[in-house]
Order: sequence, then structure tokens, then C-alpha cells
Amino acid sequence: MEKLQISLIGVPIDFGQMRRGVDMGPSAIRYAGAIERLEAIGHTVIDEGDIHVPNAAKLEVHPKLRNLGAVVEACSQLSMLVNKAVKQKQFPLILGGDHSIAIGTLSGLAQHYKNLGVIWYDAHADMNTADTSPSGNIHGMPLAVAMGMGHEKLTSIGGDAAKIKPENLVIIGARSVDAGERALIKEKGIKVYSMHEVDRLGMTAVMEDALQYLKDRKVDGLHLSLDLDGLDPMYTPGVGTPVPGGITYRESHLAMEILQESNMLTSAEFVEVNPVLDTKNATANVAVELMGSLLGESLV
Ligand code: NNH
Ligand code: MN
Ligand code: MN
Ligand code: MN
Repeated sequence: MEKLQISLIGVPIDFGQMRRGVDMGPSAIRYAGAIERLEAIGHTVIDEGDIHVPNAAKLEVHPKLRNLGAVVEACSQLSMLVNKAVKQKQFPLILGGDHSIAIGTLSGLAQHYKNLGVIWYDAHADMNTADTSPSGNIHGMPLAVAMGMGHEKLTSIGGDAAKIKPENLVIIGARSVDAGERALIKEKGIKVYSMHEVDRLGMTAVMEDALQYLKDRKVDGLHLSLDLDGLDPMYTPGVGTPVPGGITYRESHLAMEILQESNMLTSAEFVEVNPVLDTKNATANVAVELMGSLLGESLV
């Protein structure tokens, strides 16, 4: 297995939604031993620390886009750091923070990858806009923004062009999709493996199918965006919007291992870990265990 130079970037933000405490996600994941775990595999970790997240109350507020100014500010910084890491041939590994940070991650990656593939491991589809969102929470919008839809202040981070193509996106684990998102999935023909497909086909077939689909699209990089609420809340209770009936712990390890075997992965992020809602840091522990499988830890 290739040994990586991992650029570890923490984004302590909880402004993309309403449950406070997910800003402590990066700390919780570090505390769970992320760096030691990755170094034990043989990777080099360049720890960039956490980016500075400004006080939302002092920045632009918007009636349908909660804490817009703070999210824009944090995502702009993150976009630059991710771009810098890729330029230096490092593997960006981003720790959230709520899922609004993916706006910054995908913007940074898009500076380099012109045909980026994305695997979105999540209970949700995260492709609302201000007009379709039931909540006004930006963490439910990053995929729409990356496809070029939404408020100009969000879509213009790192340049006006769309950051990803709808046909290069695969969603895995979906089970809570809003009406506007459902319409967009149909309209764009987005590849979704909902819990129905995970149950019916099994995780091996889902992942092999998804990776073949992305290979056929000739993607020039592959990003994993893993929302810990993709797993069933019995394994990852420390998330703001738990949805029962999720992916199991073993299925998730299997998915990570298949991704590792594919040799396609070029970046990853782990988001929505909220230690305030957790018991014994369970959710961050799972995040770190999955990172191990994703980045080449062997079982024997
Ligand atoms: N779809 C809902 C919304 O837009 C919930 C999104 N919550 C998430 N997404 N955790 O992953 O508000
Ligand atoms: Mn999400
Ligand atoms: Mn989610
Ligand atoms: Mn490489």
C-alpha cells in the first residue's frame, strides 16, 4: 500500500445547523487517536491544526441560510488549505464540524481535479437550496452548492464554476430525503444507493458497483465525504440528526476496505461528530476506526 503524506485539517464549525457542539468534532476525533492510528499504518501526518471559525453573530445573517457569513468564511479558508495540500501532493483528510464544510472541501479539490468523483456516505442527500430546505441549515445543502446551485456567496467560493458533475456523484445510505432533493435526484439522474439497495444487494455489491460506475466516468480523483449519521445511530449516537435503519458498523468497515483496495481514493472527510450528544466519545471512536480501514490498516 502506498504510504501517504496526510494533510489533517480540523474545521470546528457548528453554524451549518442548530445543534451546538459539533464544533467540538475535530477535538473529539483527535482525542480518539486519529493521528496515532494513521501513523501506525505508516503514513506521515502533517497536522494543520484547526482553522479559525469566526463568530457567526458578527457576520452576515440570512433568513433562509442560517449563519451564512460564518459558513462562507470558514469554507473559503478550508478551500485554500485543501487546494494547497493537493498541490503539495498531500492527501487531504478533513475533520468536521457539520457537513456545510464540504462546500469548502469540494471547492478546494475542484481547483485541481476537473472530473472529481464523490462518494457521499450519509443518511441524507444534502442537496437542498434556500428554496427547498425545510430547515435553512446549510449542512443540508453542500451537494447543491458544489453542483453550482444556491446562494452566489456559497457557489462562488473558489471560483464560479460548478465544482462537481452530477454524474460523478454517488450517494450511499440515503434514507431521509426531502421532496426538493428527490426532484433534483430524478432531474439530474444522480446515482443513489439508498438503504433499500444496501439491504437488497449487500455492501460488497453496492461498493463494487459504485466504484465501477465512477471508473466508467473516468474520474481523475475520488473524494469520500462520510457523515457519521450514515451509520445506524446505535453505533454513532453522537450526531445532530440521527435516522434509524442505517448502515451497520461492519458494513461500514467493509465499505472502507473496498475503497482502500480500489486505489482510487484521493481525499476524505469525516463530519457531524458531536461529542456533546454522545456517550464515551463513541462516534469519534468509530470515525477513527473507519479511517483506519479506509487508509490501509490490516486486520491480521
Ligand atoms: N435534509 C435536512 C435539511 O436540509 C437534514 C439534513 N441533515 C443532515 N444532513 N445531517 O446530512 O435540513
Ligand atoms: Mn450530511
Ligand atoms: Mn446526514
Ligand atoms: Mn496518490
